[in-house]
Amino acid sequence: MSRSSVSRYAADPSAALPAGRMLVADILRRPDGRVLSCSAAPMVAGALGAAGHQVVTGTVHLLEEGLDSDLRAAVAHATASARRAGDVLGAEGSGGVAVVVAEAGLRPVAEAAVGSWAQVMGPRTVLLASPRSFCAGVERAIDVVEALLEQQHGLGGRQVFVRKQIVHNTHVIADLTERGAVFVEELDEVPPGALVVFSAHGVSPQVRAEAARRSLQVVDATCPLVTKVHAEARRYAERGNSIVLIGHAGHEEVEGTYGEAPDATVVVGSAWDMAGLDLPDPSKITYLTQTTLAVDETRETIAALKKRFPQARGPGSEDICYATTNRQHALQAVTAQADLVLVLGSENSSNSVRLVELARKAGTPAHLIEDCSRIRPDWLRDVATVGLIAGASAPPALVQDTLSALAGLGPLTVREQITTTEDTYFAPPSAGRKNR
Ligand code: 2E7
Ligand code: F3S
Repeated sequence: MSRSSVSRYAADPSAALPAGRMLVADILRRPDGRVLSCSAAPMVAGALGAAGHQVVTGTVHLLEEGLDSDLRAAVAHATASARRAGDVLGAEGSGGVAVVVAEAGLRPVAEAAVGSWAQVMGPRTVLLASPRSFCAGVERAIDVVEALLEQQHGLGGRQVFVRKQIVHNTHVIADLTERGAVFVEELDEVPPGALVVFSAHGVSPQVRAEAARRSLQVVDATCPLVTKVHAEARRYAERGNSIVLIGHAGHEEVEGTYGEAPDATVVVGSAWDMAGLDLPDPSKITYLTQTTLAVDETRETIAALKKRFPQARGPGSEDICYATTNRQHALQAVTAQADLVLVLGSENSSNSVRLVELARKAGTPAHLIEDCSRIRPDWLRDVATVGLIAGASAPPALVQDTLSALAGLGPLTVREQITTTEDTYFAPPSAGRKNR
């Protein structure tokens, strides 16, 4: 699942590095045959790639005399870097950063890169927040698509279309695309009669009607906790209530819920939006929320709504889901002790973005990262303790990759901080069941 933004260079000591390329060592083979694993390579390569350089990762062979006819510049540089890593770590078989260049012109760039990572080498602790990563709704949605892809033969080789991103994570989408899923933005991109999956974020009744008009076979991967909010929107709108939907306008989940009762619903982003709110009957107001909002902020928004409309009523229990709440509590537990917080997740992932905001609000520098290749050396300067969490749509393998990459910079102590355990499971929709 995890994919670095640079491709792996199957380095053969006799193979020349193409002009303009840089090779970041993920393994250094020393002249005496000993091997130094350079697990920081994805971070080093990611930073160089982001600066516009063509980067690959692979094995660097250090030759006895320190010179390899094909990796001439490289070996000299790699030797120096390896020694430096050894000094810092003092242990065989771990750590080290080496960048190989084919042209002398690129050498200053490589040296600066190695230098900046060498500066942040040293012992570190990671506080690993738990719960993290996939929630039950995401597991279910991905399972639905995987099951359909597995059943494709039984389905007469039919393509599996998915409307919108099944969950908001680029690694998940890339992986399922590679396995044959076809992601579309709207249903008019799907041929009539085809098989289409609705994403975990839910769809409006208008989208369901469009699918019926086009005779599409629908498999609905909407999270059951979102389906519940849709049902509440319908129920209260039928009673003649105005619905105040607290959430982010434009987010797919909000579009879907809004579509249940568009004439009765207003979307409110924050407490600030309350002043301009004009509703027909102050005694008939129901508020609902997006499932992935910040718990504390939403409380403030609800308080502001109740101040303006004291008779406004909400759901029996909050619509913010268990997974969002749990990840926010887990994050808060590590943030207090961390010098830096890293949140694995994609930019369009609401629940992941909320985690970054929450850490920053608590005064701790925090970054949202797609994967470990996005980590930059200056973030780690003077950072002894890193808080690490993954949003509900970020695959667990990305967490392991990040731990491994950080361990490439020095001895890493990993302490898991468990605030609660999760055992929620959602059965798949009937058409999406796997043949287990
Ligand atoms: C569905 C729902 O895919 P995500 O990143 O979505 P968000 O809503 O956070 O952008 O995370 C999983 C998920 C969360 N909520 C899926 Cl309704
Ligand atoms: Fe559902 Fe919450 Fe996950 S709404 S998809 S359980 S983040």
